[in-house]
Amino acid sequence: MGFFLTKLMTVFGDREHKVIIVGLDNAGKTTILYQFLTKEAVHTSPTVGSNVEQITVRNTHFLVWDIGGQTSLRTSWYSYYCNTEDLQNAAILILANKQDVKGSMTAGEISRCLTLDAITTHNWHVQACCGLTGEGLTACLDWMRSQVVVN
Ligand SMILES: Nc1nc2c(ncn2[C@@H]2O[C@H](COP(=O)(O)OP(=O)(O)OP(=O)(O)O)[C@@H](O)[C@H]2O)c(=O)[nH]1
Ligand SMILES: [Mg+2]
Repeated sequence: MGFFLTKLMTVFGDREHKVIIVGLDNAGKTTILYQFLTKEAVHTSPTVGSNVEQITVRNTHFLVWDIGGQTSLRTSWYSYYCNTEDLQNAAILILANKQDVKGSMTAGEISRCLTLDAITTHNWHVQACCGLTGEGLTACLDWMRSQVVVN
């Protein structure tokens, strides 16, 4: 229940990495953005437009755009990644949020439902999480970092 995508792109050479969070309204995108930042569940309202915050994970900087998911806003999603080339090297993280809700799909179920195995051109990962408690979010940040840091 309530999954959304983040797409990672390098925007300023190796210095800052762009993250776009897209997904249906009420999925928990804004909750997770601020849980990343404050380690707390903040009160949210439906996002009109976007929120943008910088998040640093062990010296790796991400500029994170959280885009409103209401139906009327979806036609503007493209403007956050208007050039196809922007997405060429993007990695895809799918957050299976609201794992605390009874009946929510597991990460494995979401992966099968979206036939993610068919994606061979981009790195992708599904992470189960809970925006209210923060469970699973450290793993999200670690995976994001693993996609932009050369080990
Ligand atoms: N039970 C539960 N509720 C959550 C979770 N994450 C977020 N919520 C709640 O879901 C509601 C919507 O959260 P938002 O973060 O505003 O959702 P959004 O995806 O940003 O929505 P838009 O801005 O309209 O696109 C809020 O009431 C959150 O408290 C979760 O993991 N579990
Ligand atoms: Mg929001």
